[in-house]
Amino acid sequence: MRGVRPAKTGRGHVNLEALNKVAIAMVEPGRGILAADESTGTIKKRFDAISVENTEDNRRDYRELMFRAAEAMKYVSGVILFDETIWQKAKDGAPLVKLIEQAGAIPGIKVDEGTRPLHGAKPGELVTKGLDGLDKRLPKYYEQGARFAKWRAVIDPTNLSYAGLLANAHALARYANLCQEFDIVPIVEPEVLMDADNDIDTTYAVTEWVLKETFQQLYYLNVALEGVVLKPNMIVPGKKAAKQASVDEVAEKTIKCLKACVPSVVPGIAFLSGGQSDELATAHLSRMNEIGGFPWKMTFSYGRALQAAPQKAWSGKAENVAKAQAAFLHRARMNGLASKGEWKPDLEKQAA
Ligand code: 5MM
Repeated sequence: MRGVRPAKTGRGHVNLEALNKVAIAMVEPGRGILAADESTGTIKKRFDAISVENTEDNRRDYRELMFRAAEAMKYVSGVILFDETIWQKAKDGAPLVKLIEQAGAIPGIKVDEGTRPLHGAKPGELVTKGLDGLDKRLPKYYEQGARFAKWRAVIDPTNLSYAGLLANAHALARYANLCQEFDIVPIVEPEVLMDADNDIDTTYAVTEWVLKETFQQLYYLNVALEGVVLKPNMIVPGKKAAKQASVDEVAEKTIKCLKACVPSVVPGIAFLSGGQSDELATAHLSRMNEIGGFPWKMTFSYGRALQAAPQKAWSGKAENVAKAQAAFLHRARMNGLASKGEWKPDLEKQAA
């Protein structure tokens, strides 16, 4: 029976005060999280789009330009890194993690190891890998400076079973439980994909189910919600849906769904962008914060919606670094405003 928190293994305690402090800092109004944790395969897709070769040096140069963009980094509370990056050094020998810290942001680490098909569930359903050996990796990441981690579960709203949903929610809870054992704040990311042709109400229903199951599993595994940041999708129709939704509808349905599922003790919600256009991802976040009336801080944890513009501006050329940093500053500033409900479309026209 649940009730009394059982003694923990490992370090034998949960430093809730420290976890809570980090979680609150990650979602501080005016700032948000830069998801720069593309695995080698994902960054290849991004680099292919700008005709840049996917080499270790190019990955380093690209990420270094963001972490050295001091003005843009003022709007960044934390950076999610891929394993390669957390050990990498800048061209001048400075560890990239130090550049992030010097910019006033918190380093974080993606600890999931991608997905694999879940045998016995619906064909095509995926489950996230990476629990094996995680207890050995987490203390090393902490030593290297990581104060938070990320694990992404992937749910296709047009192809899911309870078995798949449960396996993913349980893995998220196992991961979160381990992170807290090692004084690392878990970002819990159950992503309901936005790529199909489903309508907005299907996204709502599936997201509600996924979130309810995820919080149930977190509860069973005694995860302290004060030391967690949730990274959900917004409630949008699939990209191929015949009927798209207005900014107001997305904002209202997202708030309603989260209010129905997320305990108020969670310090903050940092959304993924999921392939929305840069401006829409900003507009949706801003509108939600403008409406308000929820107990958590709401900010961004965007990958594509923060990086598409700087990637294009950079295009792999050293002479474009300043241009790329300006594009990054613009998007970071727009999203920083959105995290306070203060973004307006007119501001997009102003150069960074
Ligand atoms: C930056 O991309 C992250 C890592 O993806 P892979 O494991 O597929 O390489 C991804 O988890 C990302 O953090 C989230 O999907 C949010 O990014 P978007 O682009 O949806 O805002």
